[in-house]
Amino acid sequence: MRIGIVCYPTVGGSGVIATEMALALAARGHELHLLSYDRPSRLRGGIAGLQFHEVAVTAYPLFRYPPYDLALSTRMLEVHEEAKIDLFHVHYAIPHAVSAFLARSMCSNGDLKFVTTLHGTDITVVGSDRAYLRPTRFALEQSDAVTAVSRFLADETHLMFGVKKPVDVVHNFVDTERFQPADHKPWYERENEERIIMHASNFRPVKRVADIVRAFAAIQKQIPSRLILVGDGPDREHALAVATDLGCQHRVEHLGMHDNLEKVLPTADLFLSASQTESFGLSILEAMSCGVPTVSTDVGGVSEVMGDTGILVPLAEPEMMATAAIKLLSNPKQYAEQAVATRKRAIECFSTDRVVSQYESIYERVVG
Ligand code: GMT
Repeated sequence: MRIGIVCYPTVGGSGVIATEMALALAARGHELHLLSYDRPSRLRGGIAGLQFHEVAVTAYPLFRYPPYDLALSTRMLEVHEEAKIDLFHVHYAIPHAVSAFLARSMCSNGDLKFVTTLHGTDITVVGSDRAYLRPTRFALEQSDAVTAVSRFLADETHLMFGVKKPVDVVHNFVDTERFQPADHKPWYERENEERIIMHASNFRPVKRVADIVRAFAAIQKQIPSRLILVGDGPDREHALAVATDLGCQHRVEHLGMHDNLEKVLPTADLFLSASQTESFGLSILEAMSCGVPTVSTDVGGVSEVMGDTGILVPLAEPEMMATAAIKLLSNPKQYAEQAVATRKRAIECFSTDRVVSQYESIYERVVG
């Protein structure tokens, strides 16, 4: 098939999944066209059958907000005409689904098909904003198929948007060959006993990174450990200030943005996630694939991802997160079992092949 993929290029789960899908579909022999305002961070160069199309937005003094959605719909239409696209797959509904609908409306024969994948805040936070709700709901109804990355998100979509359309649940995936367990010894066999605790995110308020630091401050009082923070975003300074406030700043290391998470994650002994909501939690899955157990807040679709291979704690209870982490990092037997189980679950339930095949079936259904 000739497939157009639309996504955000920034570091974030939806852009990562869209890019990895484009790579996987190209490897399966499809012709791929990836559209975004910048080259996605995970897009490796020189892939046969994969072409990147930049969406340029011109700024005029009159425009306080340059209309990206219009520029995108024009680019989609152009690529559709030039490359004879069979279908577009837009990742993140706002504004991508609306741009797809506009592109279809401008298309001479109206024959432009699109699948919309919902990722998270396009529904749970931004979607409930009055300014976006109606056009997004309309564009979902107009999509040839709608998918959500978890059952939780599919249910939220029906609840909050009242869409009548069926929403297929297609979980996210991970390249389990690239995200591999480390070949170093686990903490309970190491001479240097320091445990590495890790968190990776875009440091937006929804991630509650300060709670990670609060939990760590309690952990390091009982277990020799270090907190590695990967990624960057608006809450970075606040999180580091909390570390200073709690007197554990010398044990907290901020790595910043990292393009090769598969090199960093395996060095962790434990992954922490304190999100307020998380429709899926891609970084948790990537940690699982590396055999790194997770303690996470019990929110959104996280339980669908972890099953019983990690530990869930209530939201905004960093003390409970610390207690769970200390227990796990003091019990070699339980830790070893969870490390094996978590990797096994990633391979069995969330492999690239399994999930990309599900999307291919949806494409076939749409294209007929
Ligand atoms: O919705 C967002 O917060 C942005 C989005 C992204 O682009 O990173 O994250 C969402 O999509 C990811 C990929 O499907 C999921 O792993 C994240 O859980 C989800 N974020 C939230 O639900 C907060």
